[in-house]
Amino acid sequence: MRLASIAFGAVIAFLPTFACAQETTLRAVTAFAEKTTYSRGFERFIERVNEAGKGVLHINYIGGPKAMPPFEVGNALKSGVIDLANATGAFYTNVMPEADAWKLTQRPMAELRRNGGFDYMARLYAEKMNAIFLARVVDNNPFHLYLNKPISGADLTGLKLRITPVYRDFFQALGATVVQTAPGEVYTALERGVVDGYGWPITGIFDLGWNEKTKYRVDPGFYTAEVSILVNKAAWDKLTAQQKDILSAAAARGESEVSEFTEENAKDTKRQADAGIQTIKLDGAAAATYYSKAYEAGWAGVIRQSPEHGPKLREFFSKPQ
Ligand code: 173
Repeated sequence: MRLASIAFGAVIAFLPTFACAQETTLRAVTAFAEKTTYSRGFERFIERVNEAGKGVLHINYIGGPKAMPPFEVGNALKSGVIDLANATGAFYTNVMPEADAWKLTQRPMAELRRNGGFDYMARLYAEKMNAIFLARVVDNNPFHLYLNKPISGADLTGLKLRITPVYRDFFQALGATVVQTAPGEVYTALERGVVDGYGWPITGIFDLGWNEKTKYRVDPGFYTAEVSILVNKAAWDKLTAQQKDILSAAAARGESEVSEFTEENAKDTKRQADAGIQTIKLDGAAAATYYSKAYEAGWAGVIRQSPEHGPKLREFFSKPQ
């Protein structure tokens, strides 16, 4: 009798240990400042996974650029220093130049997941980055050029602009001089007059106070911003089917929410006008030159960096003219 109850007690004592041993923790980093526009989709994803994953899977959100420089996130994910990343392709072209091509998609992710474009990229992520592409959480969100000096046409000669790889080929094709910085350095570069302007999407310029140092936004916008959730492949392969399902369900939900950007875009467009940022609206012919140059220079850049895969990606991602 006594022996039996001791044995029972031992089983009870071990139960919580078993439960803990089965909970996997994944370390996560975002390439954008915490709680700002381009981390928000990831933060929602983390909340959902941690809610659905109680006792099974937990994401430890280490944070943003204060924890790791944005341009190092890709390498950290590839090497397994972190398990999960929220980043845009332009931030890890050192690991995988093709990732910057997401900005050129003219078809929604749901279509790319059907037409082979997603699978093509997924293979490159596995091979070049040791990564699984879980979800694109930013789309339908055009980039713009923001300036402190006016322009009158599609000519950027004499302007020095802050860029990432997203804008490099395009702005240079229009004659600009470019300087690459992480988002965290934009405010100071504007304040000191080191740059005359910068590239950034239509949303988010208020997050880090750039509205205070911005006079003009150039229309039209071009491309569509991409921010996505990636998992280290070795970490993924170690997960149980249940754990993978939890991540996949939260990922699918996040990707379906990119339609919300249509409303966010309109809100920030108005907020910029209310903040006194003037719109430089290129007229018909100049707008057409500017817009077509964006795609022409963008694809030329992708193909130059990846002669093997660039042309194939262009077929999958572009809408026929
Ligand atoms: O301008 C940038 O830093 C950049 O490349 C980017 C990409 C996606 C979303 C926001 C910014």
